[in-house]
Amino acid sequence: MAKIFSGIQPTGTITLGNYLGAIRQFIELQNDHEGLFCIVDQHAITVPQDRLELRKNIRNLAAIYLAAGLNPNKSTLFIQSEVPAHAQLGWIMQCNSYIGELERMTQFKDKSEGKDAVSAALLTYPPLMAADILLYGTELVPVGEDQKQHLELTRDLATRFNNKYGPVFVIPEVQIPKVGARIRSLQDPNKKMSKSDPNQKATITVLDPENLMTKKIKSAVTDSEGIVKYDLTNKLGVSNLLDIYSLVSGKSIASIEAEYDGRGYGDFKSGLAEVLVNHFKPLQEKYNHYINSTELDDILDEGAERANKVASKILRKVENAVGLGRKR
Ligand code: ATP
Ligand code: LTN
Repeated sequence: MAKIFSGIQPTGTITLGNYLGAIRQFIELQNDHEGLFCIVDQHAITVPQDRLELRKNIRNLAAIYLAAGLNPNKSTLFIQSEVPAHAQLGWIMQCNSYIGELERMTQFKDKSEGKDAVSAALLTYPPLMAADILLYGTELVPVGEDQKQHLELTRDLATRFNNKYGPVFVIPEVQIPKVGARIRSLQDPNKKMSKSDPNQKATITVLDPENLMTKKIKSAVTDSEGIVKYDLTNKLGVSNLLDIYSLVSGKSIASIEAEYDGRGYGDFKSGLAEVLVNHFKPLQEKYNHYINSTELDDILDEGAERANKVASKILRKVENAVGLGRKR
């Protein structure tokens, strides 16, 4: 079975963007792939985090992965900082990365723009991400559209390393969903929906209670035309809502357009809110079960143990290839 790896930062509650762009793919792929899914807490601290919030977000993310359908008997779920090989290989990958190529990363540009104090680690974030992936002989990395550039860099870094030191790494492929790869902010459809967006009305989280979900959909930015039609040039807000509606309900865009023909945005938004509330009800119930259980910790302990076994073997190969320490 082909190996897949992906990571999510514990920087807030999972949004519709993370769910439709990433988690849903993970759950589908785990049936015919060997899956490793990581809570990348070391990536999260590249920007300031409150320590208690971070701790809470880590458990919260683990419970959401499980509530969304991640099966711990099939896949490995673990926390990045509990597998030291990530930071160790991250350092080696940094030593084989150029400042110029890191400065070209759009996520670095977006997250550093206008900030007085930017951590060095925000720049060296992609070599750590490359390490995450390369430590497991990963063949496929399912992610949203915004991570495509990081994946291309990962492939470049792995190829560069193999050319310099010998064929140690598998070169991974990226998998981006055809629809849902870039869910947009509900308040500014030119931006992606992002779980650390300070404007709470811009995102829907998978744990939002019914009335909040409905309120946020009702206040989503549309246009003054009143026609439910997919048009990425002139109707970005409505098109985003149509994408969400279609992905969550399983109905085609054309059939949703037909259903709301001549009915205006009020009805359309009520319909979408209902679809969302019903879809996430079971996930929220399972979340409540996991978040208060010791089962969650057992799963994470076992995940860290399994990941450590695989990762430490590849790390040793890399250290031998580079000439670090003594030959083992
Ligand atoms: P942050 O706001 O802290 O940067 P984020 O919401 O952008 O977080 P990440 O943890 O960086 O989320 O990403 C987790 C996964 O979700 C990645 O695979 C990423 O590509 C995907 N993803 C993030 N935002 C979206 C979005 N708006 N639409 C589709 N996929 C997304
Ligand atoms: N960079 C990603 C999170 C991430 C990741 C990974 C994704 C860290 N390591 C490895 C896939 C594979 C992000 O910001 N969304």
